[in-house]
Amino acid sequence: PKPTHRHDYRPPAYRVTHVALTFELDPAATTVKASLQLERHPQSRGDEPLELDGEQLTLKRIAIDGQALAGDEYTLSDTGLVVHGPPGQFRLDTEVEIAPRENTALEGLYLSNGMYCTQCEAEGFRRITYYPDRPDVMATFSTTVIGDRASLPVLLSNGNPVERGELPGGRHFVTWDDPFPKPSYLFALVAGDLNKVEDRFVTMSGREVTLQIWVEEENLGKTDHAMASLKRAMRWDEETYGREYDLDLFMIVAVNDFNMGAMENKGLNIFNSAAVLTHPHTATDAAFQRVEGIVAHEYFHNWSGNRVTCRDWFQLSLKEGFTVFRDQCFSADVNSAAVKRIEDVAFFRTAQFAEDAGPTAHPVRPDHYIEIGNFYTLTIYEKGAEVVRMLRNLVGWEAFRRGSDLYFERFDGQAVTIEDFVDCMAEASGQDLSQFMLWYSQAGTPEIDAYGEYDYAHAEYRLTLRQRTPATPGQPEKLPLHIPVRLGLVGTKSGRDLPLTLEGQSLGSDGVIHLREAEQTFVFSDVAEAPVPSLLRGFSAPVQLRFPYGREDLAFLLANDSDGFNRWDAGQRLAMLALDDLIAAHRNGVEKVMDTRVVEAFRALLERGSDDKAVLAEMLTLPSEAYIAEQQPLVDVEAIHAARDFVKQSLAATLRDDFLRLYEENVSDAPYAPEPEQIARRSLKNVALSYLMAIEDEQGIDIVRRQFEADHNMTDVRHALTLLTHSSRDDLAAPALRAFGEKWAHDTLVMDQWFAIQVTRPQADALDRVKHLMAHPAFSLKNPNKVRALIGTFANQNRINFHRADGEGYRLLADVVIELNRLNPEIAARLVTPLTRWQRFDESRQELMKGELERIRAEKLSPNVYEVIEKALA
Ligand code: HT7
Ligand code: ZN
Repeated sequence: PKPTHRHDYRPPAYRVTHVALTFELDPAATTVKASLQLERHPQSRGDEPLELDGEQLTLKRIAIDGQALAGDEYTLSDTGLVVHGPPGQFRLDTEVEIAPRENTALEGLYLSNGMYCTQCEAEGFRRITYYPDRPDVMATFSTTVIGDRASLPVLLSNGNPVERGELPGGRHFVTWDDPFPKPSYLFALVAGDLNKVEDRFVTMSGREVTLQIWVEEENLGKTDHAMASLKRAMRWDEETYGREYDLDLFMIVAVNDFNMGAMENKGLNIFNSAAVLTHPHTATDAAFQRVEGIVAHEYFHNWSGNRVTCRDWFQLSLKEGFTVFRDQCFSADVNSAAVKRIEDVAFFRTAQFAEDAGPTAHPVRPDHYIEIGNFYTLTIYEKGAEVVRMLRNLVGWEAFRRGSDLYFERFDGQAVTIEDFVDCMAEASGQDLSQFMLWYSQAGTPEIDAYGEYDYAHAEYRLTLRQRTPATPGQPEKLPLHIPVRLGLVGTKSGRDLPLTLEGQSLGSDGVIHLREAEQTFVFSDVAEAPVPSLLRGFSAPVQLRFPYGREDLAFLLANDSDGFNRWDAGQRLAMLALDDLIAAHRNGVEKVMDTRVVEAFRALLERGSDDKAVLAEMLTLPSEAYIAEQQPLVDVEAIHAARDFVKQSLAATLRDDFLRLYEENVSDAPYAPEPEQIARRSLKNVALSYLMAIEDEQGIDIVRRQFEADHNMTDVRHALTLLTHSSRDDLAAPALRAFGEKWAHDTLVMDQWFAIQVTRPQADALDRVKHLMAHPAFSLKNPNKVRALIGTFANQNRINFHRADGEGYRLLADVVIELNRLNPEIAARLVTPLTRWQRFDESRQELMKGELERIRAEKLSPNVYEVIEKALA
């Protein structure tokens, strides 16, 4: 397969002004008739052919303005169709046949539980009909769906229904019109035996919009939260960005087989059922919050993505980075803002930093790709969102909002570039953002080494920052970036933020300094007492910042920092220092000794309590094994696991009574509600319970059993079942797992949780369990949620067992990737990620991982898997 390069972009030779589609649905042979109104692009030379993409289609008919084309008037290939010498303006009619039943890749039109649905982003529409399947071709669509009335009573597509009727042979049809020009990747069709839950929303200009969530009958009781989230998101986008919904109807459909979380098709969002369905007894707090965030994300795309879209797929972060930023702000506004930031950053620093340091590292705007499906990454989404966040912080909210208004007004109905977006921000703020653009082109995580000195005599604090971005594949040299560093100087005597004066200018007590050079020294004057610097507050830039903090400094910040995020971060840094020592002790076979300063810092947290219980729960949570690994030069899987367990057990043993009190103080009988106050109490109670179970004393075990049996809500039940399953008490875990599995055998989303709980067990039998569970009737390699729950969870979250020294974990993953490469290349290419990180491990594991990558390489590979494997072995 050949790469596509960003600099090769050319506008299309022909524009499509309108498309009329007719689908006659059949599992083995669906007929798609397409009628395209085409006109030559004004910038086209005039002699260019018409190029249409098309894959896995059987062409039955092709005509221009009603005239069938002769064989020499067009050329057909595996990837498309070229029409030679077409006129300047014409109608092209095609008829093709496709086989949704055979479609296991879940791109294009496929069947999920007997229901037809589509996934067209990024390049799935070309598996439906011949079309210029590129985002810069925007057309109005009119779609007629024909199907069997008894088995497919509901026929949906984008826009508004304009006609429906009966047809011979027990069939019926519905015609949909979408008045907004859109690229093909936003096309959608759904047909099945579905039921709807309906609501309404009155927009800020007083228009009434009908809201529908379509689900299978047994899921009718699981849509309330998604509907409430949708209405909250619609209101938020009006109030925050002045953006109003534009059609009269907004639909969401839940499907079980879906490659990602959800898809923002115009007026007809299609959701992975896991990203929309909730019920207190089947979904955890985390799942409720995830649903709220994804519903909002897809809704926000209606403007950031649909009304204004991407010129080409290199600009993907234009819509994804901006929309993730918007959904993060929404979730922060409707939940605990501090916890949202902590959770997002904890995830980012673990997973995106790893991507940026690995063989598939790429800039937020890549320069080339083989398979665009491989570029729906943490870098495009999450780092892209961090870049937009920096922009918001650099120009300030008012100018950012003016820039956003300008962007939506200027480019409404167009397909544009990242420059267009940043130019609007520069224009609205009057700032020069040229150096800032490097954030879009340079891959890798910038590292900042900071050093500070307090000069008593002159009451000055000198802060030196040195930045460096490591080499990444294809980018050996990097330029200095424009990095906003938000900071405070916390007085060691007062425990307060000191006023910041930089070069005679007051920055308040919480200011932003701009690092632009490779090295810069900032001299703060009138610093009345020796401070501890609180740097990169709120994670003001996606960088790795090092500062030679002593443990006392960190304990001080943990107790005193006015920035909630940095208080949490100080705790994480403090724990990391202790963990580093213990990892070294484990490796050297020396007895492990717990750092009493960490114990005392935790004791102080527990004794002081907090009015923000949600933040306290985060502060009491140790860095994950994956995060610890990310911080090590070479990953020692066993030492990390042992060190973390040791810290947890030591804290639990010393502070047992405090944890018990914390648990008891936060138990509640209130009926379940997914609201912030309740979620915070549950998190805190369950963190305390995890510590109590770390020492497995009788009282802890008893509480866990009671929590499981009380069956109050899935958050508590799942946590209790996880603690039992991960404990040494198989006599308790086995019956609990059995009871849970039997009770929920009918609920596919709960069974996913049942799989995940078991395969994250630290015990040595975890790998055998994975193999055993792969044969369970509820498991299927064809269902991405099942693959993620069982195989993905094992490979990413059970580090000690996946990285077994005998390589059996690697072998299992490679076997599954080889199978999936045939069935679902997109999922296969994602699943292989842990093997691509082989450079981070010891020599023996490196050899084993590379061996499995080579074994995969020897297969006949899809472009998706090929691209990842080639990068990993380069
Ligand atoms: N924009 C959507 C991306 C997406 C997707 C991409 C490739 C393959 C399958 C997919 N399903 C959804 C989702 C989003 O970011 O909102
Ligand atoms: Zn998105």
